Parts: sequence; structure tokens; C-alpha cells
Amino acid sequence: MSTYTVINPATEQPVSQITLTDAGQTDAAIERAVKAQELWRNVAPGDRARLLRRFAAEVDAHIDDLAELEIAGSGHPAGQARWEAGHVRDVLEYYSAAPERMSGKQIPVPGGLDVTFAEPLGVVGLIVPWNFPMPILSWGMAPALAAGCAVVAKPAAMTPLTAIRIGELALEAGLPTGVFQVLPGKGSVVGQRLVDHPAVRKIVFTGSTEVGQQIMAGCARHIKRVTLELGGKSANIVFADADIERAAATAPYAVFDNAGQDCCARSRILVQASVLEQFMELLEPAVKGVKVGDPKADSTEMGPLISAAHRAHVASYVPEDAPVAFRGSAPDGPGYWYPPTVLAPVGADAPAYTEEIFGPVVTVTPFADEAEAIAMANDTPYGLSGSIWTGNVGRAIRVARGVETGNLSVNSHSSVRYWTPFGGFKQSGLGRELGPDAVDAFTEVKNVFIASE
Ligand code: TAP
Repeated sequence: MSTYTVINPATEQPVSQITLTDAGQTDAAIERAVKAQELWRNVAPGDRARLLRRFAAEVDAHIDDLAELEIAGSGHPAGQARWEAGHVRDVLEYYSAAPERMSGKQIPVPGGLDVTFAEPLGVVGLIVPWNFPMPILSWGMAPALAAGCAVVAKPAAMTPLTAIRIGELALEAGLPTGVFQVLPGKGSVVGQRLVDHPAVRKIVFTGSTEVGQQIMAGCARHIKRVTLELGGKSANIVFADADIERAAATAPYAVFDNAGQDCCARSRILVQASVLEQFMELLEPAVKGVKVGDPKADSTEMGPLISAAHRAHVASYVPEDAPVAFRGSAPDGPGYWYPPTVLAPVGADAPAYTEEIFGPVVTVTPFADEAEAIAMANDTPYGLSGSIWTGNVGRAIRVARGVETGNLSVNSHSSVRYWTPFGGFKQSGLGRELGPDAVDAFTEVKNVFIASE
């Protein structure tokens, strides 16, 4: 029996020892899920909705406990961790409205009646990364359960604590055993088995583009449905006609949120050359003002990175001779700390400009005009997120249509909203999560002709 010790990234102290699920136990869980799904799909829609609302209420009653687990196990700042637990509740509540609205169509045909049904896919395998253990779990879990699917979830080996607790809360809310199971374990074991097992009808994967490619190839062997939420290298585009003060004040939060371990991190700031100097003067105090420190403190805005290995990876983008324009602070002593860092000027071929860093490092690069800004934003294999700052509505629309990315905000640093579809262009992914249509991704359309003659 192998185990994994969860480490507190802020203290480097062990938090908890977790027994890892093996391949045989994964198969047994999938078989339990198959049986449970037969029951779950037949639960009356109103009752399924009620159970999801009870699940949301259980999460709501345990916001502080869940937040404490995420602070200790992932180093997320307290305010952020509470928000994340509340987000799970909100996503469950949002999709609890779905079971009673899963109507099909009646299509006029000669000789009878044609009706369609939205049939649940069956068992769904959910593979979650370590950066946002709670929100990303909820984005797959809630619509899949609402659709009548059973879910087997694999949290990242490093950050399993909140997912395990959410699995317990599902049972406490009254969800039938086997409908939602959480299997802590390795991607190469549990994740691989979810991909390979023929009874798992869909994989919802969030993680790196590299592993996403392997998942897609594995799913192809079974023509298994797959949703991929992968990496990003998004641009924050600031035009000279924007509210430069607001753009500069919020730019740190568009990239240093979750210590930059955010697929939506806008880690390339593109600024119109005529306001570059003004922007940099305003950005410096904003970056230095980011409160980096003890995740338990309510005032903390940024915590540590997830591990020593990840910190070394992030640091590799800032070698001794890197063009550091300015940087914020980070505590000394134990913990995987790394200060918010701004690089400028950087070459267009610098790894910090082209690769996803997944840490608190951002580059600032000038552009001449609208066409160049769009070309620079698109000069990446990724296309997940982005922000546009301008006072000109026409430009906002033109640039938003021109940038090849799945999720954009104009004059705002926000990224994910559970009411709206979320997902990537190009190598940032395949399919969409969230928004009103997410349940459709967990159903198949069945078409039935009924002869009347
Ligand atoms: P990955 O290394 O790709 O791991 C993601 C998940 O896949 C983990 O649970 C991992 O398990 C599992 N896994 C690894 N190898 C597997 C295999 N062969 N078969 C099945 N599952 C496997 O990513 P990460 O380092 O945790 O997360 C960072 C990446 O995720 C970044 O690129 C980031 O941009 C991306 N991300 C994207 C989004 C969206 S919404 N687009 C959101 C968050 C993160 P282990 O725990 O054993 O490694």
C-alpha cells in the first residue's frame, strides 16, 4: 500500500498522509459507479435537483473547514480559499437547476412523431490539477451529476485533501453511494485507468497540454468523449486610450492570483508604446503592494508556490542576468516563496515571453498599434484567456474578435465566471465547461421515431 504525504507549502511541514488508490481499487470504484449510475439516472429530476441543493448546503456549512484544508494543503490565502469553497457551493446550486430543464425536442416528420432525449453518458472520469483543487473539481462534477452521470474524480496527488472532504460531504448530503467517488492517487495509475477503462464514457481533464495530448490519444482508442482544459500564455493588452491607472492597479491580480499558478494568468502585458513609461510607473507600486505572506492571515493576497521543484522551475525563467524591472517581496525562511517579478524589456523569443511559467513572473512589452497588439497576442500556441483595456468600444469589439482565445474581459481583470462558457482555443483545450450549456457535454442526444400510421 503506497502513501503520499501532503506538505504545507508555506511551512514545508507534513499535513497529512494519504493512502494512494491502486489500479485494482480504481477498477472496483468504476464498477461501483456503473451500478450507481443506473440508479442515479432514474432518480426523478426534481429529486436529483434537491440532492444537489443539499450537497451545496453541506458545502456551505463547511466553507471554513474546506478553506482550512486548502490553506494547509495548497498554501492558498485564507480569503481565496474561502472564495473557492463558496464557488463549489455556487456551481452546485447553479447546476441543481438543470435536471428539471433537460428537455428534448419534438421534430415534425412524415408518418409519425420524432422526439429526442438527452441521455446521460454514464460514468465520467474527472482528472483535476493541483492549482485549483476545489473550483476545477466542481466544474466537471456539478454538471455531470446534474445530467445523471456518476463521477469518479482523481485529484492531483499533491492536493487531494479538499476533494476527499467534498466526496464525504456528498454522502452526508444524501447522494447515493457510488454516484460521486474521489480516488486520491497518481495520474499514471488512477488517471490512466480512468482513460483506459471502457466503462468510463468521458474524461474531463484539466492540466498540462503535454499530458492532455496523452489523454486525448488514450481516449481515441475507445472513441471516448473528452474535454480538455490545458495551458495558457495569455495577454493583458493596454491601449493608450484606456484608464491606465486602473489597468496598472489591477494587472498584478490578473497574473499573480494564486501565485501565478493559474491557467488564465495574463503573463504577457502588452502596452501601447506611447503610454509604456506611465504604465510602468504605475505598475511598480501596484506590484510592490501585493501582500505576499502567511496564507492563514486574512490580509494575505499571495501565498507560496506549491513545491520546491515548482519554485525551481519558475526561478529558471529569471536567471541572474534576467531583465528584472522591479519585483515585490516574499518571506524568508521555510516555505516555497517567490516574489512577484516583472521582466522588461524581453525579446520575443525569450522563454519567459513564450512559455507558460505558472508562477508570479510577468513580462511587459510595447506595441505600436491595434494590428500589432492582436498579432502579438496571437503569437502563441495557446488561447485560453486575455484582457483588453481601452476607452473605445469599437476597438474593444474589434480586438476581442481578433484575439484567438476562449475567454476575454474588457476593462476588467476577471477571468472565470460560472454562468458563462469557459475553455480554450488552439492548444489550450477542447470543449467548454461552465455556463448554461455545460450539462449538454454530459449527455448524448437520442432520437426516437414513433410511427402513427
Ligand atoms: P498535469 O501534470 O498535466 O496533471 C494534471 C492531472 O493529470 C493530475 O491530476 C495528474 O496526476 C494527472 N495525470 C498526470 N499524468 C497522467 C496520465 N498519464 N494519465 C492520466 N492522468 C494523468 O498538470 P499540473 O502540473 O497538475 O497542472 C498545471 C497545468 O494545468 C498547467 O499547464 C495549467 O495551465 C493547466 N491548467 C489548466 C486549466 C484550464 S481550466 N485550462 C486550469 C488549471 C490548470 P498527478 O497528480 O499524479 O500528477
